[in-house]
Amino acid sequence: MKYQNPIIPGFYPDPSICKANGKYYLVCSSFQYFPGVPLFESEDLINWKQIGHVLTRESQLPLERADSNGGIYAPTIRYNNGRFYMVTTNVNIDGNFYVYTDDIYGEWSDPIFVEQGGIDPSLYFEDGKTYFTSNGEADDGQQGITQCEIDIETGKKLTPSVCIYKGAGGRYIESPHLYKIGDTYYIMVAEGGTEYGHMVVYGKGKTPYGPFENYHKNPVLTNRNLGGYVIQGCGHADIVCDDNGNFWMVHLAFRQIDRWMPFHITGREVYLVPMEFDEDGWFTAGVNGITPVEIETDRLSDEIIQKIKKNESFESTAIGNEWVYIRNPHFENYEFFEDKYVLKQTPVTLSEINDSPTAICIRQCQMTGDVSCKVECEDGEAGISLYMNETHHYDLCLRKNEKGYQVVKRSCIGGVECEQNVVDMETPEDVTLQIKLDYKDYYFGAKQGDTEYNLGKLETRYLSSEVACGFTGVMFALYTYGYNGRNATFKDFGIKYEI
Ligand code: 6LW
Repeated sequence: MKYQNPIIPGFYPDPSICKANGKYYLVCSSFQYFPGVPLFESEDLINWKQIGHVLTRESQLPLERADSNGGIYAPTIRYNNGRFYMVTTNVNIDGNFYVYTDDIYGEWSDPIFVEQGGIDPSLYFEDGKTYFTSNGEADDGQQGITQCEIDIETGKKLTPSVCIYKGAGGRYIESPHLYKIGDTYYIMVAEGGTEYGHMVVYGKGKTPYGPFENYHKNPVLTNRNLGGYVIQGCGHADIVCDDNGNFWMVHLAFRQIDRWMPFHITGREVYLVPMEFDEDGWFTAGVNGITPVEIETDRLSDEIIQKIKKNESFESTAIGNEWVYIRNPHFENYEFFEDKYVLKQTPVTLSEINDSPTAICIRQCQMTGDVSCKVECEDGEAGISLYMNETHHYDLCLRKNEKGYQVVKRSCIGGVECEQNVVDMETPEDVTLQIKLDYKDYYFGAKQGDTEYNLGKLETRYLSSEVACGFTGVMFALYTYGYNGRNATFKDFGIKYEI
């Protein structure tokens, strides 16, 4: 069969995977968004369905003042003795913690904190022992991949944190995972930073603490030498074995806008490549160590058809699943009906981090297509924002001011705000806001009755990760703002990707 990468498009970084009860489960980081840690399920490794989030309560996920460098970093998911564990870092409270559940469709426990620092924690279970591995500093001050054993009931450290691996020489060693395959232990990490030089490297050894001998052809996977190729930044990987004994690597990468435009707007996404072992236990990954868009494999059944999502609407999506809030939401400001979302205005704007603006966000997953929504608001403003972070967003809104009603296009780049193409409307009724996505540009428009308004375009790259920084991707945010606590109504929301 043939499949296309990414297998999960849009801002779903730092994938981690496990297998349980004949199905695969995958989690990603979520930074300043609530709920946190998107959770996916698959039966075939190719088609993934989001079944919810792991962190669904404020007690598990305080996000005060979290921005796109804050909140939840790389999670790891593991299954042991009938129980699922997810371990991650909330950098806002500077803590590594894990939660667990015995029902993957249910709630997860409150956090259990572990006193080992660094980021990208991972768990490995063997013979009643739990190994806790992260990047960061060992108890003796050494930097690298650090490991201790913990009591999985309490999170208490049972052994000192020691440095077990220093990688293959690249900068930003991160995302460690420890595996035992056959009699051999493998430590796999990412290096190069989560940018164009990103890569996956590993070593193998005879004990969980090493010493680990580096693979002599590291990096085992990278697209860093493919200048201009659409898929860049391959790294941060995890491994799973399928029912036929074949190993697969999921990893993050991103798609640049164009061959000559090294910018990406859809965040870091999830990719899948096959692995192969030689007789000495060394493995390779991808196609000659790279990740291409299309992969042909005889290891998956020809009956598997990859379904790529083209259309989204209120009916096809769910709150708390595809739709997420910015930081900890004020739930009393949201009312969701089958055919409309009613959002209550507050004075908190999208450009602030002190509080949670009234906004509900869904990821931009492809680079071409159309987004539209009918907006009703008699006061303040309400619209669709292309929201990268608090200092980089493009807003298209209907608003009331002293002159009456207007449709406005506003850009906020690096915190500098500018309004353009302000169109006066006679009434606030029946206004549909429209945004066309076309790789390097967003085109803005509005419609009232039979009259169409063209509000011009803005370049996508000013919302890209390369410009905005941070670890996230562009979201379509339905938002409202105002001083009088009025409601705004959103109807007929639709995304139509052209792919
Ligand atoms: C994450 C690190 C990384 O913790 O980026 O690409 C950081 N890898 O492993 C944030 O996603």
